[in-house]
Amino acid sequence: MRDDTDFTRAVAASGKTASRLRGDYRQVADDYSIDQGWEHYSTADHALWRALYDRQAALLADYAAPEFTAGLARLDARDAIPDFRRTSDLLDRATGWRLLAVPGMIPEREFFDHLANRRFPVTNWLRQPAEMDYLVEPDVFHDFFGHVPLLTHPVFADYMQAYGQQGALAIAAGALEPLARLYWYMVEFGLINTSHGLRAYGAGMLSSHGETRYCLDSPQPHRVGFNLERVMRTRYRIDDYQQTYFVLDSYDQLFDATAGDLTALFAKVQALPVLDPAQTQPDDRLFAPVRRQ
Ligand code: HBI
Ligand code: FE
Repeated sequence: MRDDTDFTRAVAASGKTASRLRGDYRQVADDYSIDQGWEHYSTADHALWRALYDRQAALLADYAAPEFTAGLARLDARDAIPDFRRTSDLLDRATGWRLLAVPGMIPEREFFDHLANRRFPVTNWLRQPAEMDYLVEPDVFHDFFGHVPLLTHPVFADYMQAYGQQGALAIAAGALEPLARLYWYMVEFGLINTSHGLRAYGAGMLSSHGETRYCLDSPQPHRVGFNLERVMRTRYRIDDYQQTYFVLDSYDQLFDATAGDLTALFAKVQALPVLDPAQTQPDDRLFAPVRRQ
């Protein structure tokens, strides 16, 4: 029997109280996995999935990193909420990753352990139609449409496993916050510089109709060249568009920067003041918004 502190940590990770988490955690296995229950999705669920999918797919040509768009095309996931077992077989052949159905946010320890073993946790429930534009907890559309396409990309797939391995070290070093910021800014809300200019690759923006456009078009947020220490020191918010986005030159840059032992960097970052995402810093490399005619 797992001790409950892990569960309360899971709900803390989601920023919500235990009583209001949407998923059904009663049937979870010790690793927090559940059966996806694909046969229980209604025709209305599949119709909402297609509406969400088509709305985002229409933006990809102008806003998404090409590796994301290519990865999504390989998943053949437009017509219905995907069966994770079928997608897992496809992903396994591509990069050795498999999907695991979960009821929602799970404790960091289990989450990192899944990533370290190339298992990506995907929430099994879909939002309601009224939540088409905003929902608080990640649902299957955010987790699948946002995160799974780049798991077909070899370098990003390697990065995600390495991130999971760093997780166990971070927990041991009491450095969860810096690592959570790295995930937030570089997995959920990352931009990448391409020959066509800045493009979005983060799951949090590419699964959001509003933020996909905002992150590239709006003059409001700062767009700062990736720097690992800078990212690990910068606070983020979970209930509004980001005030700062970080820009990669390549996925290799992210993988190389986070390979190896980060213990010393964790200690250095935690001894320094947290940075406000509303402000830029003197040695930031800044990018202008992508003006669209
Ligand atoms: N659980 N299912 C799920 N999905 C996440 O993205 C997730 C999580 N638990 C913790 C978590 N993310 C963050 O704290 C990461 O930074 C570890
Ligand atoms: Fe996510």
